[in-house]
Formats: sequence, structure tokens, C-alpha cells
Amino acid sequence: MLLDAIIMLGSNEGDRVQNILTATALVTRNVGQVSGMSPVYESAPWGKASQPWYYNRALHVRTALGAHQLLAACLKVENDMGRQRHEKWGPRLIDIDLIYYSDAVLSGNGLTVPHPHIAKRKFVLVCLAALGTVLKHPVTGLSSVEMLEACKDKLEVKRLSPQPL
Ligand code: PH2
Ligand code: MG
Ligand code: MG
Repeated sequence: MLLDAIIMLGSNEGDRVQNILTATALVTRNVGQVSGMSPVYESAPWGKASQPWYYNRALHVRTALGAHQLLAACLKVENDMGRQRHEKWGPRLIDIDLIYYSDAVLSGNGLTVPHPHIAKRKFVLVCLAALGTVLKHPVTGLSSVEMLEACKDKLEVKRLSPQPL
């Protein structure tokens, strides 16, 4: 049985476009079938202002993995790409976060789904809305468009143009 999961990619260190493209390819190969992807957006840093802007993209994955297996597969891609962990919300070569795992609500062993900051982060909501999935937040019942309309985050989120291939 395949379940729907939504994964967010983020990079603000090194060649950000290449990092997003490499992570997209490695998720496709190692994590699950990528059935949809948002455009790549450039976004002002959320949480800690004094760092480079991020490139972000959301992926819709169809996966046979359990939630913790899926998280482990994402962390493996981060490690394989050479991510070093520094401070919380600080610069990162690649960040691969689990946003939704079907309609599961889980917390523990290093994994919280839905991701706890979805509704507060415009860069996440813009990517999710662009994916066009029908997935709703399993706790609030809100769609990404509804959350985006209610979101108070005013940090800039710009669609890259032209989009990388
Ligand atoms: N990720 C963070 C912290 N802040 N800001 C933007 N714009 N995009 C991100 O992916 C991001 C962030 C922690 O993972
Ligand atoms: Mg993150
Ligand atoms: Mg992360």
C-alpha cells in the first residue's frame, strides 16, 4: 500500500539550485515515487534573519515506507549530500523535512507530523499550495490555501524565474 507524504526541501548554503535538484533526484531514487513537485522558490530566512535566503521546494511522494523509515531515508539523503549540523534554524546545505505523512498525527522519537510550524511559515504554505494536493491538515482540517490566507508571516517568497530544469 502506498501512502501520500509531503516533503519540504530547503537549502541556503553552497549551490542552492543544485542542492535542491540533487535532493529531488535522491528522494526520487531512495525515498519513494515523486508524484508531484512545486516550483522552486527563493524565500527570506524564517526564524533567524542573519543568514542567506533559502531555496525551497515541496515534493509529493507516494511511499511504502513507514513514517520513521521515511524520516530515516530523508536524513540519509541529507547525510549523503554532506550536510553538517550547526545551530537550530541556521544555514544548511540541505534540509529535508517531513510535513505530512498521510493523515497521521505523530510525535516522538525525533519525528513530529504534521510538521509543527506549517501554518506559521509562508514559504511552506506557498510551496504546498503550488503542489495543488488535496491533503488537509489532519488536526485543523484546513487546506494549504486556507492556511496561507490566514498566515501572518510576511517574509518574502519569490518563484524562481526561469525555473531550474
Ligand atoms: N528552514 C529553517 C529555518 N528557516 N527559512 C526559509 N525561508 N526556508 C527554510 O527552509 C527554512 C527557514 C529550518 O529548517
Ligand atoms: Mg527545516
Ligand atoms: Mg530538518
